[in-house]
Amino acid sequence: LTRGPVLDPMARYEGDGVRYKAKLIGVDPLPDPQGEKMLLDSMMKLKGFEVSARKRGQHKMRIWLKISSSGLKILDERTGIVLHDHDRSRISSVTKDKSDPRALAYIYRHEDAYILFYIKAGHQADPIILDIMEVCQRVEQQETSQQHQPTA
Ligand code: I3P
Repeated sequence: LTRGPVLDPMARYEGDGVRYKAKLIGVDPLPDPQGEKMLLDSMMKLKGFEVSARKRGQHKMRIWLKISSSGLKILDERTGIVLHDHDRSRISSVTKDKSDPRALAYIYRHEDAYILFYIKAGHQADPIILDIMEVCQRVEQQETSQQHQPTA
């Protein structure tokens, strides 16, 4: 009996990483990244915009969400153009939408600002949330281990 190669759980995030079909519900700058209420208020506001846009016959933008070891990319599904390129070290949180199993939100830090990205997955949001957490936690682990390395 031979043992196969050790499976690296991060291997799937190498290169282009994994991609999911999704829609962009909206983007909202946050005054403060802390506080669940602010996050929920922002999500509720964007949901409200979505409902009123739909009443006017407008659709959410269709996107690809790419998750790789460098971070997240949001691409226009139709043109393939990269609309947002988010380094994983700047993603400060990812949140499940309790009212919609297909939706998720994450916060991206840009200089001193925090921006909420609210996304609706084609299917369940859970696997996407796990992927984002995995990619971002690995950064934290690396940073922590670097911090804890003894200085010679
Ligand atoms: C669509 C329906 C879809 C929704 C889509 C709506 O309305 O609510 O579920 O996609 O949003 O247009 P209808 O049934 O009247 O055609 P999601 O479930 O992905 O939100 P969209 O137009 O913004 O894509």
